[in-house]
Amino acid sequence: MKKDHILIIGALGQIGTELTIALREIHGEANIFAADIQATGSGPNYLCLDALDHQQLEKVVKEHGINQIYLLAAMLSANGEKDINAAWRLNVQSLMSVLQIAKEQKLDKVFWPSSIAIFGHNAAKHNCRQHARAEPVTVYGISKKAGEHFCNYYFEHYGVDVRSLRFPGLISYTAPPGGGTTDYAVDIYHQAIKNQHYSCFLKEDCCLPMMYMPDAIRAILELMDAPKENITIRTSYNIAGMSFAPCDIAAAIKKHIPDFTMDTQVDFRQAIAQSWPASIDDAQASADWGWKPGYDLQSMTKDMLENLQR
Ligand code: AKB
Repeated sequence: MKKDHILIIGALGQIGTELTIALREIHGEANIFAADIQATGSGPNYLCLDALDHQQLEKVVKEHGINQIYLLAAMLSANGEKDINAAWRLNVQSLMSVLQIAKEQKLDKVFWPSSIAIFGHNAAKHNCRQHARAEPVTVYGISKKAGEHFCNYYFEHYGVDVRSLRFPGLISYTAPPGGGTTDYAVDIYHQAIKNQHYSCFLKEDCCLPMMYMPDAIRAILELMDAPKENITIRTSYNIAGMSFAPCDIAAAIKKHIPDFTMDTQVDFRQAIAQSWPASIDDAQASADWGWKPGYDLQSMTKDMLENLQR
């Protein structure tokens, strides 16, 4: 049987760091090509690659016989607002490039993450459904929404097997997040251990959908493993993990670090957060490929603090 040769673009980022480890374990180190813009990275088969360099990407795919691409390079919501042209270029152009190569070189599968940022004020705040109105208020959200439609277009017109998940805020203890609105939910753990205090840039009752990274990695692997005929959504699947506000995560941390305190110094990210749903309905993902989250706020907090204190 032909071995999969997998290219991960954005391998040094928050998702990429852990996905690369998981894919190396499953497929063997020799078959995973981890790429990022930095000159040097970890592990074998590391490639320095600019996600916007179409020719270089084409060459890498041909040279290494790549048959699957995981495109993770992106500019997140908060950073994206600081340079909207760069955010649009990176988030959309890199996807267009990968989809074109997937079509021309007949790749077997592509994975690309979307986000809850595609939703805006006119979507339901609670249990926001798969097909809710998506009127994003950030360039990041707009780029993810456009990207979702391009995924669907390449599937419908050219049969490209591209699969996608609308991630909520992701929390992990390995690589830091890269400039999103939900970054506070990672930083709070680091500061709790270091200073027993955190100044939060969101209001303390601002509830958002979140997910622990082990669940996010498992969701990607399960989606990519699902039989093609089960995939009924070719834009991007809603998936839920847990939902909480800064006051909830502070209370969960306090159970382990009794002296922990939090205050708030709200900034521009509050307006972004307020435009997003507080919780997500992921019934379609459950029905199509059996999605079920494993972690809640309490189990994640225990695991985060244990790992960060190690
Ligand atoms: C962000 O905050 O921008 C991201 C996201 C929700 O996609 N974590």
